[in-house]
Amino acid sequence: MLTKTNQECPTRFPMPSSKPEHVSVVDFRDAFVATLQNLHGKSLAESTDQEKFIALAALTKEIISKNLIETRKQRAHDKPKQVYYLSIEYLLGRLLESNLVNLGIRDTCAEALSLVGIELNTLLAQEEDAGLGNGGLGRLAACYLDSMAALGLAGHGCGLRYRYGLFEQKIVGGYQHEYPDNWLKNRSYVWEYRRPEEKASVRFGGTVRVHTNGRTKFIHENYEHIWAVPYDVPVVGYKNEIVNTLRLWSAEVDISSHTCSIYGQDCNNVISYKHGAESLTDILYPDDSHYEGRVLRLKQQYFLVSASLQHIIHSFRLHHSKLSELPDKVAIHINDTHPALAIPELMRILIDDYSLDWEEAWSITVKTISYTNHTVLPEALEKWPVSMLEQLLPRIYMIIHEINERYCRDIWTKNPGDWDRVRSMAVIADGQVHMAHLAIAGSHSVNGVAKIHTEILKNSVMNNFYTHTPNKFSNVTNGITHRRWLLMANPLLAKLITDAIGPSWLDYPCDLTKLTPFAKDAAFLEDLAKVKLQNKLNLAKYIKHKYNVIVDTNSIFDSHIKRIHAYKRQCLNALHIMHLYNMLRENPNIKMTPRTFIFGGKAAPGYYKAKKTIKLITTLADKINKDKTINGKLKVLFLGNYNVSLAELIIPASDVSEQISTASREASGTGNMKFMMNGALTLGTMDGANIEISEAADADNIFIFGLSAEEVLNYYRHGGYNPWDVYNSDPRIKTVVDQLVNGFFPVDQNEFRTIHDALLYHGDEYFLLKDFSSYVSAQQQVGETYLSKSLWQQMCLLNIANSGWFAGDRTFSEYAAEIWHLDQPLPVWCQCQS
Ligand code: T68
Repeated sequence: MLTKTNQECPTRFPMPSSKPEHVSVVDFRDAFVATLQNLHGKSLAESTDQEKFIALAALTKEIISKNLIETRKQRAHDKPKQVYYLSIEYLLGRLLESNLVNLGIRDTCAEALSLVGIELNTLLAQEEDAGLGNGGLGRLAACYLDSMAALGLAGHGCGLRYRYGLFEQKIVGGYQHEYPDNWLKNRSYVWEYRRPEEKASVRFGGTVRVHTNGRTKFIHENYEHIWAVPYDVPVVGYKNEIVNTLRLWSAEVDISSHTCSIYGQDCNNVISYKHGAESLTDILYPDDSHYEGRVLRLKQQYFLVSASLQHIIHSFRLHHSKLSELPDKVAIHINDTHPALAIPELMRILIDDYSLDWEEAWSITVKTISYTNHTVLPEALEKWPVSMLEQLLPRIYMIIHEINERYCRDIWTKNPGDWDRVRSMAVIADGQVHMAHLAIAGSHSVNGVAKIHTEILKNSVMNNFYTHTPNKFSNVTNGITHRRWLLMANPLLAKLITDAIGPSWLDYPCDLTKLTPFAKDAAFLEDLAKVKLQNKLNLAKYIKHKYNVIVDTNSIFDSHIKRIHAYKRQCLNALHIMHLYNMLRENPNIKMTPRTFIFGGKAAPGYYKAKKTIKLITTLADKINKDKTINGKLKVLFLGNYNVSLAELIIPASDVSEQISTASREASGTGNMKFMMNGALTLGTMDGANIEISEAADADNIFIFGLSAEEVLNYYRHGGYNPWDVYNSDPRIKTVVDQLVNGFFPVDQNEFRTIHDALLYHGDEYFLLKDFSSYVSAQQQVGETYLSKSLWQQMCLLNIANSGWFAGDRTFSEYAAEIWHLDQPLPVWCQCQS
C-alpha cells in the first residue's frame, strides 16, 4: 500500500526572495476603513457588504500596484526572456482570497476585519466569479498564470475581456436554463487597469493591393478597423513580490471622427454601428468540445491574436533592435488552435511592417511559437472555410496560402509521389483551413497534455506530422496550482500538512512526499478524517441551505463535476445509481455503504444529449431523495451553476473523484489532480492523467476499471461493438436501460429516448454498457474499502503525499526548460531530499 516516491528531482536553484508584506493588523484595519469612506462616502456602519468588498479589493490592489511597478522596473533592467501565453479563455474564478494568500496577508486581513466586526468570508463571497472560460482549457490557463508568477517568470497572459462570461445555469423543472453572466455589473472589474493609451488597431475585410516596384509590397486597403483596448489584470506571485499581468482586450470604436452625415440623417446610425462593432468581445462561445464555425468567433480569434502580437512586437522593440533576436527574447505559446492565427499574423508584421523576407520571417516565427493540443475529438478540431477567411482577413489568407504551398512542397520532397500524405497534412484542403495543421507547421513545439494523450497524437491522430517532424513533439502533463486548490480551498488540510511537515511544500510541492511516513500514524490519519468531515459539513450546510436536502456526512461523498459530455459519461454514473437503487428497493436491508452522489456541470446550450443527461440526473435525484423506503442510504444532488467557486467547496469535501471518461477521449483532465491533492480517491478509467495519477499514488491507492485506450481505439478502427450482446447477457444492464423508457420515471416515456437509443440503436459510441459491469465492481470495491476507516485514510494520505508532481509549478518548469528555453535560472518546484 505504501508508495515509492518516484519523482525526479531537478537541480536545485534558489527561489526568488520571499518577503511577505509586513502590514500590521491595526494599520490594515485603519487603511480599510479609510479606503471604504473614500470610495463610497459612507461610514463603515452605513456600507453594504458589496461596498466593503470593493474597498477591501481596492486596498489589496494598492499593495499589488506597488509590486507591479517594481516588477516592471526590474524587468526593464534585467530584460529576461518574456513568455506570452495566448488563450481565448481564462477561467479565473474569484481573485480576492488568492491575492491575499499570495501576498501573504490573508490572516492579517481577517484579523483586521474582525476588529471592526466583519467576517472576511462574508466579503469574499461578494466577489463575482470571473468565468471567462468553459472548463479545463480555460482553468488550466488560469492555473498557469498563477504558477508563472509564483516562479518569478516574466510570463503574461493575453486574452479577451468578454462582456458576458460563461452563461449562468439555472435548473428549472430539472432542465438546464441559461442566463447571461453579467459579471461586469458595474461595467468595470475591481482588479483591472484600463490602458487606453496602449490600444491597438485591428483590421478586418478590405482588399490587398500588390505593389511590385523592385520589392513586392502588400497594401491592405478599404478595411474596417476596430480598436483593441487593453485591460490588465494583475497576477500576483506567491510571497515573492512579483506581479505579472493578464492582458484582456476589449473591442472599442471611436466615433468622434465619424461624421454622422455619411451614415444617414442623424447620429443614430453611427451609434448603432459602434454598438455592433463593439459586440465583438461581448460573448464567450459556450462550447468546450465542438468548434464554433461562426464568423464572429473567427473575428474574436484574430482580434486577440493581432492585438497581442502588435503589443508583443512593440514591447520587444522597446529594448531590442534586431528582430532576428525575437526567438531569444520572446516565447509565444498558443493554448490550442484558437490563437493559431498568431502564425500568419506574426509573418504579416515581420514582412509587411518590417520588410523581412519570407525565409527570415518564417524562421523567426517558427522559433518563437509553440502550441499545446488539448483534444483528440474530431468534432473539436477547428477548420475555417477558405471563403470566410479570404473575405474577413484577406492578407492573412494570402500568407496562409503561401505557408500551405511551401509546407506541401516540403512534404512532397520528403515523400515523393505520396499525394495521400500531402492531402492529409495540408493546411488548406477541401476548401478549408485546418488550424491544427497550421499550428503544427508554424511552431517549433507541439505538446500533448498527458502521456497517453501525447502517444495518441503521435501514433494516430497526428501520426503523419509526427513522422515528418518527430522532434517537434513532446509531452507536458498538465498541472494545477496547489496554492489555490489546497492552501486556499482547503485551509484545514493545509494546516494539518504544515503542522506535520513544515511549510516547504508551499514553495516545493514535491515536498508533500514528506507526508508518506504518516500513513502509519493512526493519530494523524484520525486528524485527516476530521478535516474531511469538517469539509463535508460545510458542503452539507450549503446543500441544505440551497436545496433543502439533508445529506448524511457519514456517507461517501462521490463527486462527478465537470462539463456534461457524452464521453465524460455522466450517464454511466446515473445508470449505476439506478442499479444501486434497484437493489435497495428489492431489499432495503442490503449491506450497502451509504452514498451521496454529487453532480455539477454545464451543458453547451445546443448540446441536446448533454441537456437530457442533466434532466436524467435531476429526475433520478427527485425520485431517490423522496423515497423513504431506502432508509436514506442514497442521495443524489445536481448542484446548479457549477463554477470555480463551487468546485472549491465540493473538492475538499469529496471522498470519491469520478474520472470515468471513455479511455482515449479525455486528453488529460485536471479535476482529477485537484481531487487527489485534497485526499479524494480516484475512481477512473485508464485515460488522460488518471494513468499518471495511478503511477504516482500507486495503483493500490486508486480504483481503476474499464476498457483501455488501446482497446477502445481498436473498436473504433473496426466500427465499434454490439451493445445488444451486453444488454441481452446482463440482466442488471437490461433493467436500467429499459427503465429509461418504460415509465419507471414519472416523466413522458420519450423523455430519455435519445439516451436509450444512443446506447442500443446507435452503437453506444462511448462504451457505457461495455464498461458497466466493471464499473459496478469498482464501485462495490469503493464501498467496501470505505468501511475500513484506517485503510481509506491511509489511501487518501498517500494520494495527497504524491500529488506534488501535479502542481502547475512542475509543469511550468518543464515548459520553461524544454519549450521556451528561458534564459533566467530555471524555476524549481522540487528540492532534492537527502
Ligand atoms: C480540455 N479541453 C480537455 N476544451 O478536454 C481536458 N474546446 O482533458 C484537459 O485536461 C484540459 O483541456 C486542459 O488541457 C477543453 O477544456 C475547451 O474548453 C474548448 C473550448 C473551446 C473550444 C474547444
